[in-house]
Amino acid sequence: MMNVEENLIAKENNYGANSITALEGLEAVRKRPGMYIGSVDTKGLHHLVWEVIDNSIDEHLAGYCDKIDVIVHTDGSVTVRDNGRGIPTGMHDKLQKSALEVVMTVLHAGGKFDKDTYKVSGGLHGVGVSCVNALSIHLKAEIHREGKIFVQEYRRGKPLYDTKLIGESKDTGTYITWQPDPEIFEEVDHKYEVLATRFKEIAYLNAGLTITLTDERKPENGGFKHETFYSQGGLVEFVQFLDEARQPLLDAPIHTKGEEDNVEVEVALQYNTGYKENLYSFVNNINTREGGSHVNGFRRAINREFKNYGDENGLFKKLKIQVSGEDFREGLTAVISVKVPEPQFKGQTKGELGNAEVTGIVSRLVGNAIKTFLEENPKEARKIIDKVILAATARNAARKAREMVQRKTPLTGGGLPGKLADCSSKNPEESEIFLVEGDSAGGTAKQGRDRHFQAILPLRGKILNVEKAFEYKIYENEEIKNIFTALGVSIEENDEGDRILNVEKLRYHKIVIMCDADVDGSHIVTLILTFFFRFMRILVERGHVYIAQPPLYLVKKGKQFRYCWTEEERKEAIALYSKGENDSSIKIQRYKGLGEMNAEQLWETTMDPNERILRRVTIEDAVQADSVFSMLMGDEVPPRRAFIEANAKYANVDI
Ligand code: 0RA
Repeated sequence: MMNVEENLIAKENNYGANSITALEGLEAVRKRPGMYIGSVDTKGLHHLVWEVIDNSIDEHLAGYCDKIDVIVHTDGSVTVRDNGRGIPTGMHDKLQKSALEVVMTVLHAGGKFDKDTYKVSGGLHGVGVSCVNALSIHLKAEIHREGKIFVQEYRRGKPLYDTKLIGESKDTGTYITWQPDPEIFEEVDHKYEVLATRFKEIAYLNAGLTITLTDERKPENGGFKHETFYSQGGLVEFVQFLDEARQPLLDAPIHTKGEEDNVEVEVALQYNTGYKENLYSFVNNINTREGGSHVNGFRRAINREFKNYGDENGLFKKLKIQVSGEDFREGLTAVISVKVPEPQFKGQTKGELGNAEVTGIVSRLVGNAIKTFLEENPKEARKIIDKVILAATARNAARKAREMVQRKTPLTGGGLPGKLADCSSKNPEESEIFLVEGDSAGGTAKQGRDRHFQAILPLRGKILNVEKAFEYKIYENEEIKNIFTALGVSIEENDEGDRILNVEKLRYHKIVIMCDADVDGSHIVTLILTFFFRFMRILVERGHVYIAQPPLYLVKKGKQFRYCWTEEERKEAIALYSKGENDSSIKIQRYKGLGEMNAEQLWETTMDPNERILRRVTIEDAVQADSVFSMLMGDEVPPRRAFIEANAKYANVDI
């Protein structure tokens, strides 16, 4: 039986809440939090912040808010404060509660009541601030509105008292402070970098909106760690930021903004001298990782307009092969932001826009902008077309090189590289391959492994810096050829001439990168990861790629010993073995390289599925990963070190 609250349909009332429908109690949220916020891990925890801030952004989009302050407190609670209109506080006739209480305690009532603003819905966002309330051990809402200050507090979603007047205010706005419930969340520690990265993105997507982030857990210069995120130029600046480490081709990004049938479209794009496509798309400020109809419309416009321009001006005459869609996108960086009144999300992670009508709208608006740009800027147009021709030529050369590589050579037995020590199992699901830095560590790994299901491929030296290399060069690289053939994957072309990775014959479901636990080792891990990101991304997305974690120390006393992976474990081991303060019979060995371990030790610590720690590599945030990788490939050392720390983001699992 549904209770009364779950069943209520609110009608017209004194604050115009005529669009509240299907009210439910908050118990449902506490019972099945995953249904509402996706998960109860660190991702779910941060989801609460996105949820609250989405409401403030809606106020910004409606034209009432230009500043949002976010504060992380020492007790782990978070405050989001905006200068919007403030959540209405008047009494709701039928429910005999304040509007604030309805918004905070009734599911799906949190949104704007006027339909003119774009509501962020679908996907995982848009569940309402009431979900945040339900999942918080304590929440306080303070509203500045109509010259007054109102407040109400809640415990696990239940009001502690009726909305009350506590003072006067000249400003308007909503202040929400919540403490995530440790009974619900596995993790209650907000990550500064996760918040900062998203706020930066939000600032670019909403030109003119200021967001500040203050972390009271982190004292700094007599105050606290604090950052302000603001962009005057919006998407144009976003594209420039994404391309910071690259050479631009055009004087300035091409920018367009328009509206058709209530769908707002804004796009900025730039070409750089690199070879990669960097496309970021958003629907109502939410990153659509899997693309969708808006991205299809954008690609359609790019293909059509550049192709037409090249054909009309006879620029493709010299080219002996057909240009493909991909050629127009090499070295293209673009941000596509659409605002759709009722977005439909689909795909595996609900990260793909489904609304079919958006394709034509984006295609028309972007197409017109490109056409105009090309007509008005013939010099820049030539630069782009020359690049497209180069891309097509290089693609052709790459295809030839690839065919050479992928042709099986009878000498190496079924085409497998000579350096590969394969496992005996032919079942990919149970098979693992270790990509090992250096021939000597490779040798140790070969001795230490379980040859039934573990294969070893030693990699010599630093593999090619793929970010900077031309694609056909990649296929000439011995180490990279070996990775392709050992894994059993190949690059193929589809009907449109676009390249896709064929993973049907993948020979191992675990691909483990095993390098020294020092700076050089981390650099090599990074290079290999960059390679996977660029050429075998689907393997990362499907969770096949791991990083081995060799121990950092061996603590020994007589016949007793312990391997340690962290400083803490090292201290624990010393404490365990030591009799007095300075027990000189304890020996501590710091493992700098894999080479310092013998085969048995390497097996015990790093390869044995029962003992080892593997980190699965995930692509949490394409924007972040991409900028990190581009930065890494620069010549500076500090950003590289930052990446090594960011490695900690990879989930710690071994299944
Ligand atoms: C309902 C109606 C209106 C605004 C809001 C909710 C609102 C919610 C949040 C959550 C965080 N910040 C917020 N700011 C506003 C419209 C109010 C009106 O018409 O005056």
